[in-house]
Amino acid sequence: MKFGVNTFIWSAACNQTIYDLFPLIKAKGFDGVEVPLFRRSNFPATDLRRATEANGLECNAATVLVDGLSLISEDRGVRCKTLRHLQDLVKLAADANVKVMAGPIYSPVGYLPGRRRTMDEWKWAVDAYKLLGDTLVKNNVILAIEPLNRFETFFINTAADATAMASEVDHPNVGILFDTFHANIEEKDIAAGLRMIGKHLKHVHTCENDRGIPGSGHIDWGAVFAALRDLKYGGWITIESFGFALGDLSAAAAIWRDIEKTPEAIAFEGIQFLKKC
Ligand code: LER
Ligand code: MN
Repeated sequence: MKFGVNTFIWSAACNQTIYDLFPLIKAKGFDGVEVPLFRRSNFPATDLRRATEANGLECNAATVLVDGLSLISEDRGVRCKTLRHLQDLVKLAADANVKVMAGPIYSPVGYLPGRRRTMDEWKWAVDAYKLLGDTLVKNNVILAIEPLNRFETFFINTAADATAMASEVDHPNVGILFDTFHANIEEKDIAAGLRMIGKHLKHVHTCENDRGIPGSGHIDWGAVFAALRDLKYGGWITIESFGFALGDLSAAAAIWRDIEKTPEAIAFEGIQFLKKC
């Protein structure tokens, strides 16, 4: 297992301010960082690669769909545009030496149409992930699809749905990101969710039930790590949380209070706890 931290704890941007944190992130025991990759424009692939390599860190990307993009839009034009956009993001990810591109990469976070998903939407998503397969292989990138809780998406909420999606796509470079924060809301048994995902598990977000310091809440970490050990999971254990006053980002995560004394305590105290686990 490798330990990562999502830089949303500090900022929504990926720039020198974030690179300046890399020595400290490394010193605190992390093997890698996870940075936002939402848009093609201005993604600093070369600078990011240099900064991570200079600090002996690996890199993954957190991707969400913005600017009206969606793989499950009724509009075929939007679906095609979104697929091309993702193909471009995968190439940029490879330029930055990103190995896992992960997130709720189907429709925008917060898109809640007030109904169940349709069979057409499901099929459009399956088709898109299959079509992305070649680009993922050529660029040696893994796409990890993240189920979100019901208040952030209507499309994929559970380990069962994510497993059904990954099974239908049936591509070695397409799997699942399991986030303990969302699972705490949607799964009856978080560890059972992990076991169900099984071979499709490609990435893990280790978040406490309130997005605070892992180990400070009621997630059953013993059961989570027992499941990961049984699955022989060798991938990333990435702490994800969000700054408490970061505008759009805090709004997306609905964080309106100081969950801990500082956002970075979530990273630096969290890793000590997770390593003990
Ligand atoms: C992204 O990884 C995530 O977990 C979402 O809840 C972000 O809003
Ligand atoms: Mn997450």
